[in-house]
Amino acid sequence: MGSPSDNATDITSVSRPSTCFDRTAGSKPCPIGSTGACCSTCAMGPCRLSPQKTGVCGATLDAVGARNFARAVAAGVAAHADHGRSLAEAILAYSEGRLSDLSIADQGKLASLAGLYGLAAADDLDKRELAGAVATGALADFGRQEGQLSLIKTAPPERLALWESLGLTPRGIDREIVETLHRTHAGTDQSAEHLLDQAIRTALADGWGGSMLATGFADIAFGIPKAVRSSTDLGVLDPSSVNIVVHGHEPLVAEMLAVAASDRDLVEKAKSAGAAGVNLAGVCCTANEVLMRRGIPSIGGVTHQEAALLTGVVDVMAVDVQCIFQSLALIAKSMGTLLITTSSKARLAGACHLPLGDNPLGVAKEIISLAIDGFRKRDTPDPGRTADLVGGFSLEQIERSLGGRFLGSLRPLNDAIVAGYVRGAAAVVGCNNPRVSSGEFSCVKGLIRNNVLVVQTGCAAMDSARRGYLWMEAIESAGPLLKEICRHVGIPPVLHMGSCVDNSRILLALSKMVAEGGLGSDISDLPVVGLAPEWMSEKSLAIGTYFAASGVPVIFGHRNPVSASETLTKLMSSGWRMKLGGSLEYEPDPKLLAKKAIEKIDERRELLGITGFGLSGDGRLGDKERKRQLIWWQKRLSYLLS
Ligand code: NFS
Repeated sequence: MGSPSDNATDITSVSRPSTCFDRTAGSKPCPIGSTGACCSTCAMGPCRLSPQKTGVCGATLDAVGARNFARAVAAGVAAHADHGRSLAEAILAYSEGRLSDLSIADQGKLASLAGLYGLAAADDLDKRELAGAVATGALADFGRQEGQLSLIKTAPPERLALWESLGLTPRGIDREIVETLHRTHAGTDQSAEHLLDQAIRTALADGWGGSMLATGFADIAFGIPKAVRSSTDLGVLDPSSVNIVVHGHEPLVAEMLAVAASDRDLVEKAKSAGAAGVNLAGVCCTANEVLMRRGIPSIGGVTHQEAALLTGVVDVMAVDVQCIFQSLALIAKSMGTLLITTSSKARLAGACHLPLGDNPLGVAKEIISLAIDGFRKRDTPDPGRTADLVGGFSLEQIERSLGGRFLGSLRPLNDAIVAGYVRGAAAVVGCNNPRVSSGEFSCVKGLIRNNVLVVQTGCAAMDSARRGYLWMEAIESAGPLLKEICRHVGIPPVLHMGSCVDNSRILLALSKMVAEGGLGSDISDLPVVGLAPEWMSEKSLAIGTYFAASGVPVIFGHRNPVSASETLTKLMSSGWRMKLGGSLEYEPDPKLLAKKAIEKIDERRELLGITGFGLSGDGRLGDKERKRQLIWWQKRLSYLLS
């Protein structure tokens, strides 16, 4: 336990009703739909396209592939946007006195968001009024018809000018989603490149809009994450305690449950039922939200939700929105576990519905009370192992870790990259996918071994965590140069930055790296790369698209959703590289992902003219000059940390 290993709990071997792994083994992806060659937008079809064959309406493979891709991106953006909207509405309700269970946990974050809405000078507003004004501004960004999103100005000036010149600057978040749905209606936009441009504009409204708002409001209401110790895997479920598992995405339910779990009356009730206490754990991105802020353990990513129930020690699973398998209802029934839906947007046949409404803490207490009732009836098998991890690496925490409490900044990172002690940075993000075996893990391993600093979010982070790669011992698996840096700073070489909406933290980090200087004048100059080795959801496609459009080379694993069209595949790779600096490419072989990512980083290092310093071809320490440089770096860090 604690050190990096390949021995995370094998959830495919748990005895039980069917899981996503069984269903994966028993089915193959549709060979037409999976390549982007199926058009189902009207009832003259569905049509099967090929380079030689159009649809009944005459639509070509390129137009249909682009249409399918743009629709998927819009659905992903809608999911993140609605998450952000829910939090904005919750903050507004708080400011109007309708939601007394919330508070302002971080006034600094409120002030910085207020600045972006032109409210910085509004000193006469108290924090409740200011929060309401910011929420109102944010809600206006969803419905904005013209102009640009307020948060887009956090991107580097050069990038903003490029988007403007290409007509890609997003207007309102909802407007871009609606326009994508309109343009992809049968017989509307039928130019592949024009459709992809709209997919880009919509995706940008996610990264620099909906997701960024979701992160910002969650930080305001629940606090900016700080480095925190926690654990993961099925063993975080305590057989002797009342176990409540939270699953989904929006942090409100999980935060309220975290507060309710320490309610003295409920803890007493649990003890009088024979339990050691009340234990809260999570799966998927809502788990990442409370892990980052409170150190509450995560069982794992999206492929762990069924296994969690199958341990037999979960008393209640409370879900809200997104990435929730319908199979949970059947498994919960077979295990005698109560499954509770809490969002007005998502119901599950077979689950009990308890809407949060304006009384989320009261509902959270009710959920815990129901879990205690469940505990009285169950056996207590041992669910398995755990792995230690450290999470909480918000951008603010990374700056503090690198630069110290008073001089927090990314400057030391830029310096380390220029000096060649950190080769570059990679974001390894996205889903877990039962069709991919160890995609994320082997990629992360290869990257840190080659001195690339890795940041992670979402289920991808949980994959590393289960294998010990979010723990300090992972330093030993890093290349010699990165190892030295991590030892001196006191961080693991793989940093957990949060949930999927927290990819917006990575965007802001990229902007700050540009502003620090020394690595070019735009994100497209930085030696960075984005990877989603096990992507599966439409949200992943939105994320990949906004990173590419922001100037990052992005590589997705396992399959290319537009592989039937050579034109589209080229447009997104070389076409976007020429137009946007970033690109979206696909590499099905997990073993090649790290290699390709390092090639992308090295290409940019070369363009920046920072190849011949610090790093040799094999990345090993050796000659005097490199040792001298390392000593310089150590001194600099000791100074910054003193
Ligand atoms: Ni994001 Fe994938 Fe879902 Fe979170 Fe996990 S599946 S795209 S990581 S939980 S959203």
